[in-house]
Amino acid sequence: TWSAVAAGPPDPILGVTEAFKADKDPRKINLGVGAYRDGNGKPYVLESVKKAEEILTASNFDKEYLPITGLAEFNKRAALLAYGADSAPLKDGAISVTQSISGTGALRIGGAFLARHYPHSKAIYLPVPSWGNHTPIFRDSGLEVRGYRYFDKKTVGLDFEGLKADLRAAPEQSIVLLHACAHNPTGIDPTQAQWAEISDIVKERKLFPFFDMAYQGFASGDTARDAFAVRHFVSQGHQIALAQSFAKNMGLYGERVGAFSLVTADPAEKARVDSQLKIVIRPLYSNPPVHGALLANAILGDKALYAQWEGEVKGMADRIISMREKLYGLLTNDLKTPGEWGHIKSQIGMFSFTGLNSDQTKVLAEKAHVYMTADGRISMAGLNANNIVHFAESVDAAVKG
Ligand code: PLP
Ligand code: TYF
Repeated sequence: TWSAVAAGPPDPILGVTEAFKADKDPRKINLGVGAYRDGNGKPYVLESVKKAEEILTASNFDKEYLPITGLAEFNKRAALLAYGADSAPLKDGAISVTQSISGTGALRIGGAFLARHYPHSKAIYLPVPSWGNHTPIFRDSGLEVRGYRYFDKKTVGLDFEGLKADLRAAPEQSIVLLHACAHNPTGIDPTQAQWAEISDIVKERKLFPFFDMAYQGFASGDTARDAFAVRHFVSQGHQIALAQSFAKNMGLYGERVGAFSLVTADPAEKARVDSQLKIVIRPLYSNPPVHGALLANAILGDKALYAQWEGEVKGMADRIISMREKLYGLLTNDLKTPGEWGHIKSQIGMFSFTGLNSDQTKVLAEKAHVYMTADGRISMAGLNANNIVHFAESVDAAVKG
């Protein structure tokens, strides 16, 4: 029956983990997948999450189904975290929110809803490059994927002129996907002044802004600061779509906790959108998983736990920032590695786009047991005091050839 099914390619990010696992050398380092590791290279369960688990266990919770759109209290608190207490549409009850299967599920619900109900366009513009899963998510949702310039190879920075030109040239009312903070894979974000300009262009061209916020708190260590772009757009009257993930900022990766929201005109419109979101979700998976949402809800809803969580997010962000400084120092001062490495320090969030090419990444895997994606992206969280010198020396050797 399946003789005509051709073998597909491995996932470019998750495939790196497979290669890493197969390597038996004790010096091996996995900088592929974007998952936080502590100072000893171990996965990290936040103390606030452990406490939330204890509270849940003591409360004798059951395993009943959630409603189609998930845990209502969690949805409210997730929206508050993203939009902020001052958000006008939030206060007006005009934001439709549904729990989702992490950020991926939120993007997919959004893609499916837009494909069915956005009357003006099927075109969605993604930054080039973007998270590798964006293209298949939106294509499989029934949208037509296009790109806008984002990364400038020459400066290893933002191609802001190219970005503006491409958004201005996009047909009116196209959808545009924006990474709210900590752009994956480049680690390069627009400044606040640049966000204000992007907001103006989106308004001029009547584009529909769809924000992907998978790293709130992870970029700067401050959840409000990282929500700047989302909140600025909403303050300017944009009716945005938003995908949120709690995988990184709460370390709830495998629990699959997220939310999708749409800003609508008023509570009556919101109620109609709510009803159609349910119709999109019901045949996909009926209702979302309960456990992780209960954990996130417990943290977001308790003052002391919330404060502890904010401290832990900042701790993760700060450890990554310290690894950036250490790596920059090793390459620039200690090893005098050829090239300019300032971007290692200025890039933001989980990733650094090193500028290493696919030949160099191949050499690093084969000769130094150092694994990263072929585009030269490294997950900064995979570095620690025990492996950063081996990493820097290996990069140095690869660059010097
Ligand atoms: N969007 C971006 C830009 C990401 O980097 C990720 C995860 O790496 C996601 C969305 C979704 O991840 P998850 O489905 O685990 O929340
Ligand atoms: O490292 C990245 O960019 C992501 C990580 O189900 C990831 O691809 C891995 C698995 C998953 C979602 C995101």
